[in-house]
Amino acid sequence: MTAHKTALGPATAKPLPIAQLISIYRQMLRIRAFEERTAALFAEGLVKGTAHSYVGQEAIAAAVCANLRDDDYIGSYHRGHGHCIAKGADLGRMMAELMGRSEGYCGGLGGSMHIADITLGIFGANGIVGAAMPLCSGAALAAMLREKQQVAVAFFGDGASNQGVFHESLNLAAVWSLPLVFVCENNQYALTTPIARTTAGASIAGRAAGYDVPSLQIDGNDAQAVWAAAKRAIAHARSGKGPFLIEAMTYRWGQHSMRANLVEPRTDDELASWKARDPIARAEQLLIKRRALDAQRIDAMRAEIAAEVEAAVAFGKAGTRPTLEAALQSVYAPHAPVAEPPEGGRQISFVEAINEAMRQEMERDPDVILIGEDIGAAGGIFQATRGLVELFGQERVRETPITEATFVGCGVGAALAGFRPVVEIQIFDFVTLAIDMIVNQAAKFRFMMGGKPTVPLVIRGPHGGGIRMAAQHSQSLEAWFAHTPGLVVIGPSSPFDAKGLLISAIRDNNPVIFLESKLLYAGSSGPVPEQAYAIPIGKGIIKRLGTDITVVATMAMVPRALAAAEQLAQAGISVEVIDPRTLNPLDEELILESVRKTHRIVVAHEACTSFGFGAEVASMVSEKAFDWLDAPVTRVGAPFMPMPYADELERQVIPTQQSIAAAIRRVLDVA
Ligand SMILES: Cc1ncc(C[n+]2csc(CCOP(=O)(O)OP(=O)(O)O)c2C)c(N)n1
Ligand SMILES: [Mg+2]
Repeated sequence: MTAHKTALGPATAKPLPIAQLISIYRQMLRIRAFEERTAALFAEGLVKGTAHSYVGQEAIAAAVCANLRDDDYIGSYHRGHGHCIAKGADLGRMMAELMGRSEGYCGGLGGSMHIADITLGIFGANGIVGAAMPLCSGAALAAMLREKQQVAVAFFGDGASNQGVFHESLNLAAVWSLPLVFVCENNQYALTTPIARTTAGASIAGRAAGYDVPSLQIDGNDAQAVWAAAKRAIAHARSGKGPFLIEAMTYRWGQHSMRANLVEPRTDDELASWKARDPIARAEQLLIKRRALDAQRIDAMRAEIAAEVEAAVAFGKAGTRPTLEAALQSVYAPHAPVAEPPEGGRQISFVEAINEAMRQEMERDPDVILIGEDIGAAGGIFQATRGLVELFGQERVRETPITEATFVGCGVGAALAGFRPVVEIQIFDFVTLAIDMIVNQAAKFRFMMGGKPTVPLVIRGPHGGGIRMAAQHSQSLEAWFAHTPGLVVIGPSSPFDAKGLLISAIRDNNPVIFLESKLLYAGSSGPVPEQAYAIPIGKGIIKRLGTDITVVATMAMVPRALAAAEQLAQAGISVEVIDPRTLNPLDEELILESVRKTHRIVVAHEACTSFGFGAEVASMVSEKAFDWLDAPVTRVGAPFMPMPYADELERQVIPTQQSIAAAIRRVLDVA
């Protein structure tokens, strides 16, 4: 049998000091009063959607957070009110949020499942089961790099312990020795499904042994036991010894959510037996027994808390309703204006330009860190990070296990905690594994939290086809991301643009998807200034002036469109080539201005034609410049099929100089 550090059973530590037990008891009362009032407001229709009551589980949030410093981080889940309250959130702003008011924590844009306050270290409740764990790995990474002995605590349910990110995050936290405490609130049900039907193994705590992470299974309804276990786990993490897992056994008293629209699988007897182990009553009895509190003081405390909750409700009711304008303003952080980029420079390759951008930004800003697979000594499989670990060390150039969801989530968490991570996706097709962290987390955080936090994160990597890697290593996915509010999508077409745009992406306060066309990796070099420079986000460029027709081309299609324009010039056809450079936000005016001059437009991209970026440009031009058009907007792209492997087939699928030239001729109606 392999020895491991896991200890199942009650925590052994010094007894909880009485003053601390009183404060935990008071915190539990506040949480319960808040939740009971919320349930009433939900029934009244003042709280909408859904909310998940924490009643029955109060000891966990109250006693864990009693061990935390103000500058520690917590991540929570859908049943998150208790965690926010215990970490110091203001009840009035919480109530205002539940009522969808501008004065709420998220300006009324998030609601119950997204209450957060980064300034209090609260990374928010979360609507996606298990998400707190990768996000908190990023907070813990930030804590570790800052060396201020901060810790992060990820709260999650038993159901979440079956998610891949639970295992990925435990592994990552273990190999990186992150100051991260996992607190599983095992209330024995996930929605309506009892744990026995979903969860293998004798315990969730026992799973930590596989990662050589110490763990404890404790009575989560015993404030003293929770406090002692948390104290031990947090001290362990704070002292640099790495992660710790606590499994706190508990029970929720209410239905899964306040909507109460599910069949209740639990028996009355089972509920009654857990109500008999009420964490508040147990703490109260203990305090009375130790003569720390009496009935009079308890009544006074309860009255005080009731008044605080009523004041919070009044604050919420008096709040204002958010406007659509305010909501729209909350999607993106403003892009900083940039100076005019210099011209000229040495001839370097596309991938060298990307490497130089990262190196110069890492030299300029110590908060820039790199995260990804094989990005260290190997330099990434396309050499984009070559030499950077030698310059900046493994602390800042962080090689990851193959866990896209978790290392992208780690990047999101570190960005929320103030770093500027650049995350490499080894081949962009692998974003599918991380799509929750990109779309539901990175893209939504600023908005869900009322337009306040920034998520300065770059997700970059090789994209598209051209090197015979077949259908799972060759996709052009820009339309997925461009369709997601909150993401910036950039696709450079030259070494000059790659460097300037990546520098802008790293400096930007939004999550940026930075697509590096594999066809451009292979060979293309161009002039790139040695000094750092930025190219504005949302500004396209006219790559070639022309008068007969506009071609909007993206990424690897730009050089092909330019070659087609050159070829057609010999036949007396004058083609204007526009590279939007940023796909979202799109420089609409540059395109419209060109169309008003040429009256014809072709859009060329590597991705499948249907439902793609070209459709967006075509529709935008038809809506905004219809009167100027002399021919239908035409798209050139791949046929609607996955990328084939065979050489000849791949070459037939990706648009070429010839197919772009042919489309231009068709639109101009010249043979
Ligand atoms: C990824 C994901 N899958 C499913 C859901 C729907 N859902 C919300 S809560 C929940 C049960 C979660 O159970 P557990 O983690 O034990 O937390 P509990 O509700 O018991 O506190 C489910 C299935 C979701 N929000 N996210
Ligand atoms: Mg559960």
